[in-house]
Amino acid sequence: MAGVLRPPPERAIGHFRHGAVSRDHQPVIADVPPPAEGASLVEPTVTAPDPMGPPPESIDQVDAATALSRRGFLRVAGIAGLTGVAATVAACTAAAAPQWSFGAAAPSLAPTVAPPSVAPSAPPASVAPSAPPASAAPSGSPAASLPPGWSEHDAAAQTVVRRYVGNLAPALKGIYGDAAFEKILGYLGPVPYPELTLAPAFVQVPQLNLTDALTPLTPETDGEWTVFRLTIDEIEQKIDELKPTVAALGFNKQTPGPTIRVKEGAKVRVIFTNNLKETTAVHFHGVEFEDFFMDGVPFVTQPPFAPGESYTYEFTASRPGSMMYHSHHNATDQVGRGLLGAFVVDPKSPTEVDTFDREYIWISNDVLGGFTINGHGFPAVLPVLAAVGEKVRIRYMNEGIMYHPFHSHGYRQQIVARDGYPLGVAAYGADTVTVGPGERWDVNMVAERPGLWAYHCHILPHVEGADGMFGMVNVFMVVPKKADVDTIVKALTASA
Ligand SMILES: [Cu+2]
Repeated sequence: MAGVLRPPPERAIGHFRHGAVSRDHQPVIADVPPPAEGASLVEPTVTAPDPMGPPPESIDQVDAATALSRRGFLRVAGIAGLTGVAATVAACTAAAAPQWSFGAAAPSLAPTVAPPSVAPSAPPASVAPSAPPASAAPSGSPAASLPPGWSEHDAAAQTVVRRYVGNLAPALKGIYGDAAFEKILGYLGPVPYPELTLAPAFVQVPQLNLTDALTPLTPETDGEWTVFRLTIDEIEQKIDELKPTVAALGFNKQTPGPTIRVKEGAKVRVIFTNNLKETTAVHFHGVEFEDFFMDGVPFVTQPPFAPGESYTYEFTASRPGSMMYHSHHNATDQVGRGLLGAFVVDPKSPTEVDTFDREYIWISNDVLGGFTINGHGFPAVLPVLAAVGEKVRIRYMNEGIMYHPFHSHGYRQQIVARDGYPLGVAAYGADTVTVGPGERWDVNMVAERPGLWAYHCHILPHVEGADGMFGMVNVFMVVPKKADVDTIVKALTASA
């Protein structure tokens, strides 16, 4: 019998604890209702035609001031590169952006978005058209007309971020304020564009790991033993919402597998059932085994176990820290295809560094489906979300075959443990933390300044290509108040 996900713990570690993925691994927060047909996202001005109705030329005219502002901002911020989503909310000049309404179009966002208001008039139509037609074709399609100086790369790069923000965009108005929202619209717009009606890319795919990090497998108890049961399965993994699924392997039909979490000193029994068509074995990476026959290495410590067979590992979680579990047989292929997961041992006596408000597990892989964080590539990577004043723990775990220097724009990462071993007084700050294959690095970040801060591997081919950002890109989404986190989570899980 497979283990089940238990209800979320009381402590607010991380987010998307509630039903981001259904038990059968279907995303259940992806069906936030799109705007009703013809619903207005832009409040028309007295001088502009209905932006939902007119031909693209008119939309361009309506939003010319916004677009001009965007170009100015692009020059300042270099948005064609990786800084696009890192722009702080106070980074550029104000623009006269269209006002938004949402109403029935996005009811889940209603609590955070101000009521429609009349926008300042757009500038006269003599301003040159400056942005791709918003409603003529999906964003990213070769545009008939690009803004001056733009290439198709620019339009595609913009589209990726539009997919990331999706219909969450209106909520940003209530969270970051009108002025910041107008700036954001200045470079995402002109509105409307197709992605405004869609859930963010990261909620259109199952988000298993971060959910499970917060709701780890529920163990059974057998006397002094804490018992977990997992299956090993062939699965189909969706790297992002647009790509076809790829053949993968998973524990309990997911990759990364469910987080296995125990307290330091626990006696752990894990029973794996092999549903593959090939043999396998599982290694708990980082555990200091007393009995080396529990180490999970075929022909060194055990035979591989065959299709249909189960195999049991027993050990004491003798030290705390961030660890992993993964196949250790035909591992280049099996781990590469996703047979991996997080194993976290919480300390018996937490120190100050082990006390935090939110927690994220960040497992990188670079074999299955390209460059991924928790089984997905940008824009389908779940953001790291926190409110100002909160302390966030990131547990990096590299299950891939390459090094990845994860760079946090605007933020210090306090490195508190390597491979689960606490650094103590040797803890130090960095804004780029390189995580090698097999390594785990625990960092804490204190959310001090609100903003949308890019947070990504800095080996650039792992994060950006001809079509804009992809792969190992994340966003540290710092919102002013804890209630804003709840608002976002509520919006994204409205139908859960
Ligand atoms: Cu990388």
